[in-house]
Amino acid sequence: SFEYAPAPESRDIVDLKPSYGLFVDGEFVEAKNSFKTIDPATEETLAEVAEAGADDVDRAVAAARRAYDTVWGPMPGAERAKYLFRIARLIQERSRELAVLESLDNGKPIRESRDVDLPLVAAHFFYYAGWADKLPYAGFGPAPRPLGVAGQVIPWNFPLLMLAWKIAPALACGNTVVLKPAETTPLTALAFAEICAQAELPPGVVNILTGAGETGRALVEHPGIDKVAFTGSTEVGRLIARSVAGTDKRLTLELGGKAANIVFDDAPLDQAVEGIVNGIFFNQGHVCCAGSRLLAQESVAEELLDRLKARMATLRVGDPLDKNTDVGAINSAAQLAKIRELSDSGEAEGATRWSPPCELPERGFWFAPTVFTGVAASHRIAREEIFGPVLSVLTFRTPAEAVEKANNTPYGLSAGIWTDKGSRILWMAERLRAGVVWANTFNKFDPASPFGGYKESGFGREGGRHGLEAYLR
Ligand code: TXE
Repeated sequence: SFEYAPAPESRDIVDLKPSYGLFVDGEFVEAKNSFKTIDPATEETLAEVAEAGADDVDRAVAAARRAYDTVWGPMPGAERAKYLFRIARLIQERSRELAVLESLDNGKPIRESRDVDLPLVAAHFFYYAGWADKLPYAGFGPAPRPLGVAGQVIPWNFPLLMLAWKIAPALACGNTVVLKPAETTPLTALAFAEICAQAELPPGVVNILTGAGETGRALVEHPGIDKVAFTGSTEVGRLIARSVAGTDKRLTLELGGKAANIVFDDAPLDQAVEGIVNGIFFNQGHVCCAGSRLLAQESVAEELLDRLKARMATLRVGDPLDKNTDVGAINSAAQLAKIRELSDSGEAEGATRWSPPCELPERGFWFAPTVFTGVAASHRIAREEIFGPVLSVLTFRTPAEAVEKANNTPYGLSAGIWTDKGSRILWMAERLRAGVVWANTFNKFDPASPFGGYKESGFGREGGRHGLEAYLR
């Protein structure tokens, strides 16, 4: 809406290879099949990536077992810590390049991958490196043991950060891992494999298998793994829970969300508007804990919406590598189709749609920041996870009504409260059925803070001391 000079980050700092293999037993190896990963902002092919089949899963699990039995399991925690610190430092050293690679493969703005994702990725490795030699003091008894081999499947919204959430605590506790990144964002996981080699991590401790859902299924169903960790859709989470039931595998699931961001009339409104914008437009709304439902107290709803729309009009949508970009590309054609379908249902069911005027690039996958008013609790846009830059606004009168509406969802990952009253924050937080409740802030993360869901958002906690529990016996 106003003139600015584009400031593109250089694509040249990324050394893209035409094709990538699987990372098994410390080496890159070929697979029978492959698939393309594309830049969602341009639809150009970035690279050809190996697709792991069932025999590759066998090999990777066997390598992880061998590494667990012979080196990583028996290794003193203080030694494991040294490797994790080394990995953390290498991530910091290569963070500019990794941020560009993440933005290319995922479509997220470089400002986010550079200032949010990458610093948090390094922080997770530093944080869990610190735990590796202190496990007997973590409150799980004097001799906690690792579980063995972990099979980990992650999504595309925070490719490297989800990898860090999964791999750092697993390794700190003495487990070895086979990880499958999402098929639309495999590149930073493969760069991480290079970092493991650079850090001279013993072969087989970390194995990266690229591929789609079939590869993920072969991994989680493999009898040679002791633990399954999954972040992704509730549908696939259910399939995995069924396949793990009746085995002795441990399971943690981090699934979808439909968080309420609740604004009272005594809230600092400009701060709340920033929190709403960050809550739903950060990472194009591809965030499991996104504040996708705004609950506004009736007495302030009109004023809040006016300010929100004015702020939305300043958001810059476009080239993810432009340092001025606020909202990047939608990760895939399939995700764009889902966002469109749900948004159309909002209009069809009678809600009012608004977006600021913005020119979307011709090629690539784009969706303008959107807000729906006149939303009823029964509308699909109030109930289903859209996973895009689409906000549904509902109103309430009393704190009790806010709690009831916020909890009126099958999910329970996060919630936000904006108010000047400390006592109200505590009253609300006790009643909101959500794994994390933010007060006068939103989407705030720290490796020391546990994260996870209630209800259909899954179970188990990642992050913090709690995150160790998922990888210890
Ligand atoms: O998820 P999938 P998709 C939600 C969000 C999104 C929707 C669909 O609402 O619109 O899910 O996204 C692997 N066994 N979330 O289709 O399929 C897959 O290859 C084992 C919320 O991308 O669940 C990928 O690596 N693995 C979420 C990972 O699972 C399987 C983040 C996630 O993909 C598998 C992502 C199978 N049978 C989507 N099928 C969050 N909680 O943050 C697929 N996979």
